Amino acid sequence: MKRELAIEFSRATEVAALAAYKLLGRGDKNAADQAAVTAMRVMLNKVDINGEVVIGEGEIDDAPMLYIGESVGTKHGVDVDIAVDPVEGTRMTALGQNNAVSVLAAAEKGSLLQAPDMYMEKLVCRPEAKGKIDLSKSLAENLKTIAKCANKPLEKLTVAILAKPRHDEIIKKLYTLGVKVFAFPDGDVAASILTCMPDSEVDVMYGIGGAPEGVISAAVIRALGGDMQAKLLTRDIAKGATLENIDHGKVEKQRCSQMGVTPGDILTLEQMVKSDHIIFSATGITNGDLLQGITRNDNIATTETLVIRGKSRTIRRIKSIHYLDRKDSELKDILL
Ligand code: VTB
Repeated sequence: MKRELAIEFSRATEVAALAAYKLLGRGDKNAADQAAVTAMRVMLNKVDINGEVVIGEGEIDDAPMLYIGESVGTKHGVDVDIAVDPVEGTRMTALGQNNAVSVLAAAEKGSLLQAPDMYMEKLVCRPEAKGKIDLSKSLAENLKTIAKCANKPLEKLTVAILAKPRHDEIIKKLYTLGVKVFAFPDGDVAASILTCMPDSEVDVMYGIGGAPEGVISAAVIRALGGDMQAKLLTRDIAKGATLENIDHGKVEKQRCSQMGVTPGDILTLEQMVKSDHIIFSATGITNGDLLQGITRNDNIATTETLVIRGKSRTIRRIKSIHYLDRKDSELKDILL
């Protein structure tokens, strides 16, 4: 993938973030998501790639755009897998909360794991512990190993975890172990990335979140030289064995077998992302630890975007000023 594509992909997350921002704090997460999906699609279709969405908004039946299997780009260019989450944090956007981002990962064709939209247990760590984590061992053992690799005592290790009821017991255990816990309400992609940012104090991200978000995280973690292991979890395992969740779990198991993956099996980073040829872009929608959010004054808006190229491991931050009334006509309605 040519490095020039990095700027093209950054434009796609920028417009998606701007479209979502227009609907910030309106209590309507679907509307914010839809606007971002439309904007991202317009932009992606201008890029000289032969792209296929492998992680997207869902199947064609329930997602009219950026659905799994949709081709994007002008078709004049390299074949690439595209993983998108136009609004990572639809709830945060609807409620006007921090840490919402728009993300996209592009990778060499065939290199991204195709996983159904289900839950995933994820353990993500900083580069110093690469090759040393093992989800078949306990969390405590893994944390001790990561602390050792990072050359710090357990008391100085910072673990980010989604603040969800399913993690209450784990959070208690983490306190007992003596590590520092950052429990964040939503958005485990940004939290995963923080483990590998040189200026962040987060060492580890652990917990159960979405599988599509997990594969996007894996792409950027591979690009940044960190490590990750994961397990797909059926809903009854992730959220409790109610009759409804058990039924849901059965359907998920079928989907998994169609896609050639098995819930509960350990997935290594290299199995989830098979190549270093990755370009990742994330634009902040609202302020967060990873990125500044959008500011907007009438028709002038600013964005901050993180662009990472796996091959060279270059991390760029792009600050842009957008004159929204000068954007292409198909975007104006969505953005203004
Ligand atoms: C997960 C996580 C995401 O939503 O999908 C979570 O990976 C959903 O969790 O980053 P619940 O089903 O328990 O609400 C996010 O936090 C935001 O999209």
